Amino acid sequence: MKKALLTGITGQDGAYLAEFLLNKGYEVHGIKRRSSMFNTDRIDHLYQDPHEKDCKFSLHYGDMTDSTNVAQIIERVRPDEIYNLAAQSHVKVSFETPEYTGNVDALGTLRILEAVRNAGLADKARIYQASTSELYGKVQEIPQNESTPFYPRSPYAAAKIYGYWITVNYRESYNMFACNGILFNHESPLRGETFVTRKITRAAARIKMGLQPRLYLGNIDSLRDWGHARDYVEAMWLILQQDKPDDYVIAAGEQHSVREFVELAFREAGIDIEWQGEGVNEIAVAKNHICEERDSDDNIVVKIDPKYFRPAEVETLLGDPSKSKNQLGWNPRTSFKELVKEMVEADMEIARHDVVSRKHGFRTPDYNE
Ligand code: NDP
Ligand code: GDR
Repeated sequence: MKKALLTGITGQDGAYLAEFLLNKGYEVHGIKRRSSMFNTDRIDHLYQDPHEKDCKFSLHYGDMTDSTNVAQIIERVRPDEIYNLAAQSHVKVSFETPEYTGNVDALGTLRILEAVRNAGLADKARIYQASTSELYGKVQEIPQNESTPFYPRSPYAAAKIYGYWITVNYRESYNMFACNGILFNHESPLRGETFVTRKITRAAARIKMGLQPRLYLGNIDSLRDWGHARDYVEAMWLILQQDKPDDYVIAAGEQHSVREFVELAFREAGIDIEWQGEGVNEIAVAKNHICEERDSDDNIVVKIDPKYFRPAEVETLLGDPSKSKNQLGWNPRTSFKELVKEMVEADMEIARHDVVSRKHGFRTPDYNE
């Protein structure tokens, strides 16, 4: 039985990947951070009692900023495969916490590689590094493939570029099976609530259910190549099953704007919108009746708030997944429309529960970030 160690197991990708690997018969180990509350919502359904003899799922307390801790876990678990998913992964937040982002996303990767080497696992453990389309930043060619030059546009991307190159460097220097997956944006109902897709689907559902008046967004003209996280974790695994270590672009190969995502998500929630005005004054108004709780004169459902603009923006991303299709045999299964539909349906379900909770006097959070 193979053993996998996942950093970032409590995140979106960690949850999908852990489930995928358990289904493949792996023993799965994950690193989770200590938090003052339970932070394992996304993986609670995978929990197994460690007191049971055949437990195949274990969590270890840890933090990517603590070299000793990372080294000890790797020494103890001695994994066959390591998926380094842990990161301060929010691009906008990285402008506010650049040093911390560098520590986790750049040096954290180095800590993993060094721990593997020092544990004498350099020729045994295979390592997946979660690289990103943000490396392309101010894009130098369209679409982007494995040889497109990088031009990072945020502290996050600058940190991830170190993670990318140190992974390549350890592969070339120490003959380690260390690979980069250059993944384009991938989303799901498990996506963090402050990334734009989930922020939109959550808001569309809550507006429809009368829980929130409107949604505030930043740059709605940026273009992204969006896929489903469930499909993308399979690619991570495939990358580590190849004969030789290499780097791969994983993308849908299709581009949509944030604006389009908004239109589709609101329609899916039962609200047809129309854009009016321009620039920071642009708004989306509902063309149909939204819900009983709402004043019929109040039909503005989306406004622009410049606080969500980034100091430097990545305007356009479009991946060319030819290499991963040809060499890994990987193909995304979920279309853009199916992705939006699944996310809205999941958020409608949560919103329905919130309505019931409110009726019984419980206050559900109003965060509209
Ligand atoms: P999430 O933000 O959902 O998850 C990040 C994970 O990292 C969480 O488990 C988080 O723990 C953990 N983490 C953060 N800081 C630390 C730390 N200091 N020590 C230990 N763990 C930490 O990200 P995703 O699942 O979406 O992404 C996974 C990886 O892939 C990330 O590295 C991301 O940068 C990268 N990526 C993501 C893409 C996407 O579109 N989703 C595209 C390309 C790359 P906690 O739950 O406690 O916060
Ligand atoms: P991104 O994802 O920066 O591409 O990074 P995000 O969903 O945060 O932004 C996508 C685009 O939407 C625009 N935008 C907004 N974004 C957020 N979060 N909130 C808003 O209100 C808003 N309004 C407009 C952004 O400006 C941007 O252009 C994600 C992360 O998962 C990274 O970790 C990963 O590496 C990349 O995807 C690939």
